[in-house]
Amino acid sequence: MTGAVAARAGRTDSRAGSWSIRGRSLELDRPLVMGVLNVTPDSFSDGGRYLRPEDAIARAGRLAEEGADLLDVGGESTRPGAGAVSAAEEWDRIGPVLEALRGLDVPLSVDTTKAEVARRALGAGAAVLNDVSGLRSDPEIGDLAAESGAGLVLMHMRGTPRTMQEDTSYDDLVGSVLAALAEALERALERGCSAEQVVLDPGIGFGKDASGSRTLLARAGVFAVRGRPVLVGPSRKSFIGETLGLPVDERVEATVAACVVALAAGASVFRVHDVAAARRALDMAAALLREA
Ligand code: HH2
Repeated sequence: MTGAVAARAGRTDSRAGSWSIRGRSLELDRPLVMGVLNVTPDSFSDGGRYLRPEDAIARAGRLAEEGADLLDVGGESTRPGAGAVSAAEEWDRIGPVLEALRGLDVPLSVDTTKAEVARRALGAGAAVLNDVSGLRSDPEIGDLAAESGAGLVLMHMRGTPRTMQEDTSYDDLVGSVLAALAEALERALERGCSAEQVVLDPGIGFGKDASGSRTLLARAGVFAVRGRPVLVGPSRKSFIGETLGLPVDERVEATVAACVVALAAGASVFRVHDVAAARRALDMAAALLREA
């Protein structure tokens, strides 16, 4: 693709290069699919399904077979209005699953905002720390990433899951998210992380209304501060329900559409529950985009 075509498509070179995750380097010349594994009773779409370690482990194997490049294991729901869970409880949920998945060939990410959980997850072999607070909740997560060399996902969220949907209006949504992600990246660098460890995420549905979430996906490449890759997590979220009037168990096609549009706009990593569908669609879309 020529620079002019890339510029017309609103794309940056954020999809070039690689992501450094604890001694491994993930090349970004193809879309990376991050499969979601929530070990929670209350996640908005898969809560309660993988609470028994054996069910979580079976699910992880299935997502790996379907072509996940990474698995994101979470022990605390961040759905709108969700309350906080203690570090001990979060670890009780995900610890046995992480230990059991140690041998899996797919790198593990842990979705947490707590340094204590992140530290134990690193001890159990996790390669990526996914912090939806962008190092605002517990900046020590930045130290842990720096020491371990783990990948670090920094997401934008205004407020906390409990409060974030109370006010979703912005004077300049894209500008605010971009500025906050640039600050989050600075926090990580100040803590000693290298830029190569960091991936940035505009936080689909986190303090945004449906229109805002659509905007962030359609302009995903804009958030590639300093050329860092962009991750998006549109999977099954309520902006799809609001756009198409579909219930949570009928949002696979729309999730895939959101991923493909974000890919065309410059995103590199896609956090989804329905890995097989996203894998095929993204690989096909990437092959098409290479001809543009
Ligand atoms: N979305 C959710 C959780 N973690 N992490 C990143 N980086 N980006 C996201 O968009 C993102 C995320 C929410 O989705 P889910 O895990 O399915 O639900 P819940 O928070 O209810 O467990």
